[in-house]
Amino acid sequence: MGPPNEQVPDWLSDRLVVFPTVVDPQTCDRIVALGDALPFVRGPLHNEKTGERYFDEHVRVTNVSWFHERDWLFELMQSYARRVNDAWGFDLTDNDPMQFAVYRRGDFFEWHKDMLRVRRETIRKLSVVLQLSERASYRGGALEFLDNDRGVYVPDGFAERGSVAVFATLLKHRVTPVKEGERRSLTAWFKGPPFR
Ligand SMILES: O=C(O)CCC(=O)C(=O)O
Repeated sequence: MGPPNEQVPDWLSDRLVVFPTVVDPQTCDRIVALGDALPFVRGPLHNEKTGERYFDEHVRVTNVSWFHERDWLFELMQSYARRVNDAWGFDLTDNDPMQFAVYRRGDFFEWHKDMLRVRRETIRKLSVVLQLSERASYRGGALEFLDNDRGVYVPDGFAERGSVAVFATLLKHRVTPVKEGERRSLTAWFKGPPFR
C-alpha cells in the first residue's frame, strides 16, 4: 500500500486523489455479498440540463443496485471524502444513495461527469469510488480520467482491489469495456449547495 496520490500527476492532484489498497479483502467480500443480494436495475444516465433519467446503450451498459442506509459502509466511504475534503474545502451537506455496479463482459460507461448542470438545492461535488474486484479477475474495465488539455490519465493504483478514488464531480471519467471476467465497484456521491 502506498501513500494517497503517490502516482497522480500534479496537474490532476487538485481534482483526484487515489488511495491504493486501503480497504481490506474481508470488507470488500462483505460489500460484494451485500450488493449482490440487492435488486439490480439497468444503470441510468441523467440529462445534464434537466436531470431527467434516460438510457442509452451506446453510453452506458451496467447493472447497478443501491445502498440507501447511512450505516458503516456509508461512513467508510465518507471517511475518504472527508480526508480529501479537508484540503479541498467543498461545502458538503448531503449525499445520494450509494451505487453498487457490476460490469460484465462488454459492459462499460463512456466519458461523463457526475455533476449535472441542473439547479437544485444541493449538487454532487465529490465522487468516491471503491474498487471491489481483484485486478486479475477481469480484463478491460479501467477507470480513466480526461482533462481536455492534458489527455487521458489511468490511475494504475486504482486497479488493485480495495483501492479508493476520490474526485471532483466536474472531472470527466469513464470505465472502459470489460473484455473478460467481471468488475464490481461501489460509488458514493457527496453533495452541497451549488457553487456561486
Ligand atoms: O465503476 C466505476 O469505477 C466508476 C463508476 C462511475 O463512473 C459512475 O457511476 O459515475
